[in-house]
Amino acid sequence: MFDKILIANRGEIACRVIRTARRMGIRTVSVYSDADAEAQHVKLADEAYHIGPPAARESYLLADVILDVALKSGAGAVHPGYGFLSENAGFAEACAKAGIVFIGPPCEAIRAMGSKSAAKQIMEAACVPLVPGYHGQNQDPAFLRVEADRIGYPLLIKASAGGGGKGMRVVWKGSDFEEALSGAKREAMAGFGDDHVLMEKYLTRPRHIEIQVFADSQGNALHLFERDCSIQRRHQKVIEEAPASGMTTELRAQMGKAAVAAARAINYEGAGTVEFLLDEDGSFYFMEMNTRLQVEHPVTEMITGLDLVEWQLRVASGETMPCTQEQLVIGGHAIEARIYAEDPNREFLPSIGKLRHLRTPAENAHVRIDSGVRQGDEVSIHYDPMIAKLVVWDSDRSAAIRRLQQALAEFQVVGVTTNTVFLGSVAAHPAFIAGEIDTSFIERHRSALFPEVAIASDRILALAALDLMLEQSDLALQRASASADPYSPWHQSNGWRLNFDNHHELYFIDGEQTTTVVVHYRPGGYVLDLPGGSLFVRGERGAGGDILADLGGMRVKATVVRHGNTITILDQGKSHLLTRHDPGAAGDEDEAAAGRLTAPMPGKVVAIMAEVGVRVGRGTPLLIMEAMKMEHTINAPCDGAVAEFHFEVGAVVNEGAELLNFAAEVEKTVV
Ligand code: MV4
Repeated sequence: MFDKILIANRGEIACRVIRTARRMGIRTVSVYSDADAEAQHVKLADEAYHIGPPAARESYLLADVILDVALKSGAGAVHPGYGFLSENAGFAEACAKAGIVFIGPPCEAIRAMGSKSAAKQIMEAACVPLVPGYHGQNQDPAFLRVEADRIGYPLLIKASAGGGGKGMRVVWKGSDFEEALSGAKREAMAGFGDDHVLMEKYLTRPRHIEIQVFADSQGNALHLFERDCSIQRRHQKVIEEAPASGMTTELRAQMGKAAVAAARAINYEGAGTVEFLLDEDGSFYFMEMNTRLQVEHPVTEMITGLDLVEWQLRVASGETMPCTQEQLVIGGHAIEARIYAEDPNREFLPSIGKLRHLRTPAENAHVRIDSGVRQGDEVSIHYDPMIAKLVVWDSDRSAAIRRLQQALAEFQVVGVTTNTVFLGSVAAHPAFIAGEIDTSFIERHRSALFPEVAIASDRILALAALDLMLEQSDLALQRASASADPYSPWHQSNGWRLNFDNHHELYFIDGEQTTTVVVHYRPGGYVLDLPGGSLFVRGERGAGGDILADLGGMRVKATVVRHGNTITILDQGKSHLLTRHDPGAAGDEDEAAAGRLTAPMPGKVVAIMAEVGVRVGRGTPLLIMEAMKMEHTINAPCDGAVAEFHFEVGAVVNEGAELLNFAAEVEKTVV
């Protein structure tokens, strides 16, 4: 077994690998970029080495630099995690040549699965079922049309070099074929530099069922059952579970056998995943094989009670796998939800910023949280904005779903927008609970999963107002205790005044509207005039922003997180952000009217679309920013001209940075 391993990754997977290595008495080496200098995976490792600037291509993808660190640190092996170099055959080969063990499959196996059509040919030879179609070398359009008519419609054209859904075209009838083929080839060439395509029968409501496989260097190979990963958005997995709902013992055995055959076909070693499409009629077809440990591996660990990273380390060091197929059994049901700093109501735009408040559900036999961040860490534009993987387990699927709903409701994040409410909507959806799942689940239930953003309820307003009043009361008591005259009536914090109802007006900006809450001081509490009527409230502030409130006799526990004028109320699994409007403060100019246009998120300026001083109409694109592969165009707020751009193309800007000055065209008064 290795004395020391280097983890060539970051974030939650790096922390997760370190946790297992430490448990096994293996020392760990982390690598980090400038952006990760204070990251958890650096703090958890025994040693950590700086490898470059934030951009992955200048740090975590620098194979030679990472290999050099492995040699310099005396690491005997490198764990690549997932993403980055985990399926880079060249890196695996370079490790082997340098005498460093790559904790993963042989480089030949990685190469074999690198091309979709090559992978399909290997699987066909191994009698692994493929979707009926054509994946040969003949790309003559006339020949392909004949093949397409043979396969039948609807038909799917896929770029052989593609992946993750890129370069796919559905053809519903023969007369559309030629145009779809040329379009798919154009996209494939543009996207992957290779216009080779394959064609398949299009499955209209498939499920994504993947089988975890494992093989050692002594020729043993087995599977560790299936995971259902059908709930995806733009080919990004959102929720994964094991075992798959409705899976029969017979079908599981068939798919497991096919997956092991796939692994053996490429002399596999280590952890791998064979992905299948499962059709409504129970037919299943090889989709692709991932030659790495998957993000969602914890659900398999939770139902088998195994540590797959420990298996990886043992197998990579030459040991035989710790179990045989017959010894593996499924226990209970596990579900994983990927918690991201992204805004589901803005097309899942990444939400970048500081995790000012992060409180996770208690971990126990039913709840596991794999995370690479803590409260106070930054979610940056440089990497995948994952906050954590929330994994729950219970004796059956219904109980596991209840655990998931509860854990999501307890998952508190302030400082970035997250997808926890969206995930909760999926977990609570009747179709999900009934196991009616396929790859178009999110599209099919879009209206239920993306509800309109609601305005603050009376309950939310009452909690915000109460928190402000309790804070005032605490401050008054502090002032009194610090005063030479602590019993002065001016130190009273109960708003007591002679002969009239002393009250206070609070103004809350809630989205596009401002709501006023009038607070009347009363013995022991306050009467609040809320949109829905008046309510007597009282309460106390607890630790970590908790507030224990009595709202008209109803006891409520919530969390209130304050930051400047913003007040975030975390209550009943939802978070509502209000901004306290202080009339005395400087007016909030409309930034566009003032000619200032600021960056809506941190990112990089990728294009300047207008010329300084040249008149443009309202809505004309002025500048394009990019963050996490999403583009955001800054348009002219009105007729006028750019007076000055403050950044050049290539500049990295923070959220709120003033990008340009825009001179609005003065309205001509017609007399
Ligand atoms: C398909 C398919 C339907 N029929 N192939 C999407 C990306 C790549 N993993 C393969 N994908 C698909 N291939 C045939 N013949 C539907 C999908 C698909 C999908 C597959 C798995 C998980 C999510 C998906 C989302 C959209 C489409």
